[in-house]
Amino acid sequence: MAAPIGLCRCLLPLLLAVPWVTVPPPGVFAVQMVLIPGGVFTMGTQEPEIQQDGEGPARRVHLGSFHMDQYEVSNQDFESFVNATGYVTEAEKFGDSFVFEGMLSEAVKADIDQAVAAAPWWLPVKGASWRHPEGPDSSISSRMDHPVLHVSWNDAVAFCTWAGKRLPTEAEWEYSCRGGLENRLFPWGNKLQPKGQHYANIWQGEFPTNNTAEDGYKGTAPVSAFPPNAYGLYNMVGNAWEWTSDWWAVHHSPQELHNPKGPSSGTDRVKKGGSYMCHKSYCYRYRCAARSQNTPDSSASNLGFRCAADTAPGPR
Ligand SMILES: [Ca+2]
Ligand SMILES: [Ca+2]
Repeated sequence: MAAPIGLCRCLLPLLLAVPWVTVPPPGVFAVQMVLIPGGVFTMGTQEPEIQQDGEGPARRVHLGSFHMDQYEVSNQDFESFVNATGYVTEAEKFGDSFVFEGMLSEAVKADIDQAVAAAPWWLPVKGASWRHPEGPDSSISSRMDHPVLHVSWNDAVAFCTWAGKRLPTEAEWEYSCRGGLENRLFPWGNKLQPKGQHYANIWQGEFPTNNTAEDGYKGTAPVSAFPPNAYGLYNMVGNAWEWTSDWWAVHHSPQELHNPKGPSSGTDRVKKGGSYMCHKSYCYRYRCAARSQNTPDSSASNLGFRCAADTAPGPR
């Protein structure tokens, strides 16, 4: 399901000329990335499941080769960045972030009197941040290999820049998700559970009241859980939503495109892949063509990212 859409911190986005960008640790650039060979693919779909999200039309897109992180950026990865740079995330600066009600303790819930009208299961929690995903009484100590959460688009850009990388474009992300398969729903094909096996961390049961965690995880899973797709990429759909570099728009030209970077301006950024909160009845967005959006300063307990990189990185 989507994190609350349309929430705006009502502050100017941080300048991207970030003073904390320093030289990353040796080897960060190449670690846990795979080379995605350039080619042409069908982006979007002629059979949109969620019309208003702009999943269609299907269009042919050519991409050059690039590198993609195999995994969502983990808490461990993000801690290395913070330790090296002293970076403070936007959620930490603002003092709160959005958390799914089902993950909160009664003590934290009792303190909150504000909710998102259209999605009352999202609550703004004081002190929620990447270090404290469910508020101050929670910790990531047992989840260092899980995706980092509560990172805004601006935070994600800062991390990728520090690592000598960048966010993927939406086209690169979707091409990576598809793993060389044409017009399939999921990174592994069209069946959600081939041979009865779970291939992604989503929601089983009734949303939002009953999460049976049949796939093994009620919240996030380790970034290396579940089988990778044919490109060797893990958790492209499900687990945590992933920011891309594109501005959000729902109308796309059907024309063939080369290395598209999305609209030149906008108010929201595109996120892809859905999360552990997605259920077909409410948020059938754990598909490669699916998409959603948030303002660049938004953060939530189901939204993370991974980085991409050019094949021949230029001078830093
Ligand atoms: Ca699950
Ligand atoms: Ca994901």
